Amino acid sequence: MPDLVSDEVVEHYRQEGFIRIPGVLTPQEVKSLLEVSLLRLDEAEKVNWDREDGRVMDWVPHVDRASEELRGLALHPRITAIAERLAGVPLRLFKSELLRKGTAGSALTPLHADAPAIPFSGRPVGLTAWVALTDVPVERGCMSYIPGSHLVPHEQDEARERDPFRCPSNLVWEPRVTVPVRAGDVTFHHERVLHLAGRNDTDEVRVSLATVYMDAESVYEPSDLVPDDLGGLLPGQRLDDDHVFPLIGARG
Ligand SMILES: O=C(O)CCC(=O)C(=O)O
Repeated sequence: MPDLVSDEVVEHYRQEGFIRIPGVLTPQEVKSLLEVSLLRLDEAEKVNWDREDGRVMDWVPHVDRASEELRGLALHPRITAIAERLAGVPLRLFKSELLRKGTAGSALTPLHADAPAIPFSGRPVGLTAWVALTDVPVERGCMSYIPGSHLVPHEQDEARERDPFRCPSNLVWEPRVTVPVRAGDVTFHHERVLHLAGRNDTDEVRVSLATVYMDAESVYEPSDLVPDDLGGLLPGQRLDDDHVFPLIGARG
């Protein structure tokens, strides 16, 4: 497969911790995957994330295990090739979630980093491919990032001990970059970069697939924040189940 991203793009991602790659999916791919996704969101069991001010979003967990089409998207050759190029090491798929941010009245996705929810130790290269299946202008709840926040220590304090997803106090006042996306664009963000998403103030839902990939050599490190034992993995065990945690490069 030809190189899909330039050295400059890779360097930008490594410095900033996020990047938007426009037009990764064709309009035909977007159309058919959105149809499949809307059906799944109607029919599948979902997790709701509610806060005092409204619903942040709901999602279908591990959707790649139940839908052939969405597994195909989580392992899409263009997306996985870009993910491995950005990470610079072989990767495995950890999980893929079909996200929906509802229409007007939804709540914002608070500022956080993903690393506490990734119960594996390995090289710190884990990343998420966030595939927009609808246009996501600022008003529909696109993501914002704190550039470079994956490269600085995240200050630990009592508040973060209670809530590991809380933004570290040394980063709260750092500037944020807001990244609207078109359907078919993919944003990639590093597991340690701080990010948030706005409310959806429009009358159309925001639909996206968020797939997390991690270092292929990672080993399981149980975390209270991930109650699932991930199919009986033992602490320190390598993720060598190629069906549950497939090597993504193998398809490229
Ligand atoms: O879609 C959102 O609002 C947030 C997604 C997110 O935090 C993630 O994919 O890591």
